[in-house]
Amino acid sequence: MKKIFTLCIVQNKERMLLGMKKRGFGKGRWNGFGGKVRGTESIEEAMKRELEEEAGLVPVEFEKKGVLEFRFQDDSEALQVHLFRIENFTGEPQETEEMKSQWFSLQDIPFEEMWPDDKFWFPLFLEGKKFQGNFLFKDENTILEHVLEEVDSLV
Ligand code: 8OG
Repeated sequence: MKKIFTLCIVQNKERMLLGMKKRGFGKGRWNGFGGKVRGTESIEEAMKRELEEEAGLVPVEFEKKGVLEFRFQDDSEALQVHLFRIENFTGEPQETEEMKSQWFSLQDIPFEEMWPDDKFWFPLFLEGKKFQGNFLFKDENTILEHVLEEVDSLV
């Protein structure tokens, strides 16, 4: 069984918008904006809904850049995260109940306050590459194994 999630990274040439998660899974970490794909929704619909709910933004253009699978050692259910890059959007970033957003320069991404897998795949993301990966976690702070590869196209 897999749970499907989206994750949007809003980025231009100089900076990136990240949100500090104020509650739930990933609380206390900076991350892109996203969440679980619901019932009959498509992945893109969920991506747009979550970006608007969490940051108050509507994407003008988007591109899927990665598909990552996360598994926890003591949980048989994997999380599959579809990662999108958003360069243009309408709206102003807003603080919501779930996230407080902030712009970071691309040289100053706060990896120590992010999910530990982000250090691995962010370099590919910043180079504009597409990628796929699998991460096995012991707990929320510890990665036991991982595989990450650049790909030409994604499903
Ligand atoms: O609905 P909720 O906010 O709980 O969704 C979780 C969000 O966190 C979703 O956008 C997917 C994302 N996410 C994980 N695991 C990881 C991870 O290891 N790294 C990053 N960067 N994001 C993750 O669920």
